[in-house]
Amino acid sequence: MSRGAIVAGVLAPHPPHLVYAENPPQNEPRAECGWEVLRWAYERCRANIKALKPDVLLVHSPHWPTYMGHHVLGLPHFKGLSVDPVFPHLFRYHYDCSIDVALSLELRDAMEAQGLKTAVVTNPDFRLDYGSIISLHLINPAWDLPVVLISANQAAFYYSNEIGTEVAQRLGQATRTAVEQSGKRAVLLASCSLSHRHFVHEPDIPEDMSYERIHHHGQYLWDMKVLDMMRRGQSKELLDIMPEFIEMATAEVKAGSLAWLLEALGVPTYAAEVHGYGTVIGTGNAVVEWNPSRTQGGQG
Ligand code: 2X7
Ligand code: FE2
Repeated sequence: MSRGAIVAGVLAPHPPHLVYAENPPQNEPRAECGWEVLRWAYERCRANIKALKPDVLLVHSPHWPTYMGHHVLGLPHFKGLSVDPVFPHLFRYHYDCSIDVALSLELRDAMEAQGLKTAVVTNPDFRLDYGSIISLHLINPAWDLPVVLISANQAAFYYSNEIGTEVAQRLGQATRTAVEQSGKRAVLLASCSLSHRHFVHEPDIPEDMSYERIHHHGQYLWDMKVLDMMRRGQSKELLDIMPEFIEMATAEVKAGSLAWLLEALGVPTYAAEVHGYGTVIGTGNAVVEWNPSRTQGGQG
């Protein structure tokens, strides 16, 4: 079997508002419009990812928190209703999802080789988290690719942001090893927002964009700093300041998704493509693509 590769990575945020505003048949609530800049950003990114013809999508989500290591799914198929507990009026989504069990188990083995704790879910009634479902839907609304879901280990971040980030990087190394051994072309999705303070009141019409803005200017400054580093290929420097970013902007990267992605991509020095930035109920969100095949002088 030929060597597999991570052919691209995406920062793929999961506010339920984005799926709500798209009105796909799987989601029960209906919207008039909303958050177009982010949805158009996803549209552009989606086309690039499709052109790569990946075999599998891997997603790391803050909304599958686990306390003993990182878990993966060990059954080929999950079907159910996912409801966002904070925004049930926006997201009640009927999912039907195929799992790449072989790669999930290869990842389990690679994690164990890294000294990371793991578990494999074999409960057929297990409900997939909304973060994973939303990022997967927005990158591949056809759901015609198998996926690997990876849980976010919270325990390491309870200890400190530094230890949490380091453990997420070890998970990234394990992911790279597993993908290379699988012989598959994989795209990785870090399912998270950037700055993450959000308003606690919502307008009567949730998609009324006259209410949408960043929660706090300091958050915006942090988001711009981080995006600038991505555009300059400064992944190593970004990993170095990740704990401070988490602290200062209450960033959702606290789950480890972005550190996992950057490490799995080999800490890229080539420029990431920022497809768009926008706020959702005050949080900062960007769709960002690392795709060596599109980057001049890139590694692909
Ligand atoms: O989970 C989320 C999020 N990360 C950002 C914004 C709004 C809602 O849910
Ligand atoms: Fe979230």
